[in-house]
Amino acid sequence: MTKQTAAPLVGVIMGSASDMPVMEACTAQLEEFGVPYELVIASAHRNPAKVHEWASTAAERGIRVIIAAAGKAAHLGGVVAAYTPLPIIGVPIKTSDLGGMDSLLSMVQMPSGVPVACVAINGAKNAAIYATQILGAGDASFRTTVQEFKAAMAQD
Ligand code: RP5
Repeated sequence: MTKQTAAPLVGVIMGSASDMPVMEACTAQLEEFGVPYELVIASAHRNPAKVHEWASTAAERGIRVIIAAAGKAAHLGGVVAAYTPLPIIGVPIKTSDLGGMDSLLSMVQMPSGVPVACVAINGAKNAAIYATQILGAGDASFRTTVQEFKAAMAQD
């Protein structure tokens, strides 16, 4: 499955369609912020060629930040990081066997030299916010978007 909006700036990749219910919080937040994104389902172990192709061409397609979601031995973020200079935000998916600790440790314990930033288990919404913050570092309109989001939160 591949979903694409015009001129995507964020690439969202996940290891399985079963990750989508969690990742809907990510895509919903990106849509609320007006951040164009593309979405692809590709597993690092079931479809490594697709992951390679997608990750190694992401920067030249105009993607500026990647969100990678996976569960269990969640090596997807690390594999994507191997193929692109773009920053990667990992979303460790909660699992039935180990509660997502397997996914979390697989992502957060990347060896030195190949970083994957990592949000909380099932932290899909935060991944979208953080991706927008990264875009905002070089784009005042996304910076304003995040400032307004924070201001609205402070009113709750
Ligand atoms: C990972 O294995 C996926 O990211 C998913 O979280 C987990 C289970 O995948 P399925 O068995 O649902 O395909 O590759």
